[in-house]
Amino acid sequence: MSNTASGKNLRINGERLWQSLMEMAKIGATEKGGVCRLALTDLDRQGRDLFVRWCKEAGCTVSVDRMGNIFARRPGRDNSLPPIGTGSHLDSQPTGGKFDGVYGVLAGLEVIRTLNDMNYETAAPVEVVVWTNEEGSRFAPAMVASGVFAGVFDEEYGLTRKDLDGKTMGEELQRIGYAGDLPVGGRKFGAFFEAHIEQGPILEAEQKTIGIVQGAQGQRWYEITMTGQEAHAGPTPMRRRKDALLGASRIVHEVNRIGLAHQPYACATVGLMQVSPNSRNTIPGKVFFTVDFRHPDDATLSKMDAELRACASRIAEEIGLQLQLEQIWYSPPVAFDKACVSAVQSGAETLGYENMPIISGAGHDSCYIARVAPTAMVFVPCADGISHNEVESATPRDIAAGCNVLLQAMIARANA
Ligand code: HGY
Ligand code: MN
Ligand code: MN
Ligand code: MN
Repeated sequence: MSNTASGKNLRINGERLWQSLMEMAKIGATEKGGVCRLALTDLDRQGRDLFVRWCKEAGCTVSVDRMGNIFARRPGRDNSLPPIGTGSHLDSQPTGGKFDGVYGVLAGLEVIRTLNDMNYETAAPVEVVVWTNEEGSRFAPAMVASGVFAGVFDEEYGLTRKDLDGKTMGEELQRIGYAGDLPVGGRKFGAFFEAHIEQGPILEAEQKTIGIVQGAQGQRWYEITMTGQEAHAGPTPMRRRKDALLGASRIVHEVNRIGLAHQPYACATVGLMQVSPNSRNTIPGKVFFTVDFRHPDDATLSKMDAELRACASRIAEEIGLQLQLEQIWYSPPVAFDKACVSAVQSGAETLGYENMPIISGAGHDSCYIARVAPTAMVFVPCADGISHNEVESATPRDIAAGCNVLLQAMIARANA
């Protein structure tokens, strides 16, 4: 196959990419126009099956590793070269949108479809990857399968992550038929690129089409259990109560205060809370809740950690509650590979797209893949910067633009 078109003139088919996104969005579609495709549910399986079918139709060979990561491979001229990889995730939040993760997966497929259309042969092979359980919503922590691939977690840890019903990832991978036989990791990528919506308001506010992602902020995730004493809401005097929900709500307030104290970048969220016995006329005896801290500077993230621990113990003591506070995940700030970042930058410049450097507020599989391969990301705007919400949306123009930049960056590295 001789390359008739020069890589620089290749353009993706925006209409086909948009249609694929809308087709995939039908799987787990919610009333308000979003998706709910939690990791390793039957809906996740359906999305995976559709993606695998499309990849096989595009002539790819598909393999699956023991964490359920899917690799769709298009051969190059020299298949002994490490592949140029791209991809993201298909699992979503409970009230997720049509683009988070899926865009990166289907933009990768569109790159392959375009190379096929143009009969274009890259020197190195190209691979599109679906990483399992990026969201960390059903199984914590986030990015666990790309983390196992990158050697951050061992396979045993990954496969034994449990959801709130006690089901493990290993069991669910078996159940949906994606417990692959490929060992996890140990495979080289020549470079890895991920296209993603920004999930924040900056690109839209600055009227830029492309975000040249320099890196991502660090994260610390905690699980906190406060234990007091169930008692009757009527006869129990206020001063004799060991009200676990009072303790938890004071910590929620403190989490917000810590976030505000480290502006302009800190983010601090309590997203999940379970109250027991959750009865309107019984004083809560036990509350389980989560904390999500983020900051681009590691030292500040450690300060936020210390402040959380100090206030939680003080509050528990004041109310007479037992406190269990466990940090379940720490993902340090990441800087992406300079050569890959500049490949994204020159892609955007060549194509004449308005662009700007940006740090990712969200975590992504690329944050872990960056440990084992030269990695960078391409961001496009999303409406009002809203994501992890069913109203999440992007324009066909920006979606196509990001995929064109992805194509240029990948070709540059595939032929390097
Ligand atoms: O939490 C995150 O940043 C990602 O969406 N998993
Ligand atoms: Mn995502
Ligand atoms: Mn997400
Ligand atoms: Mn993410």
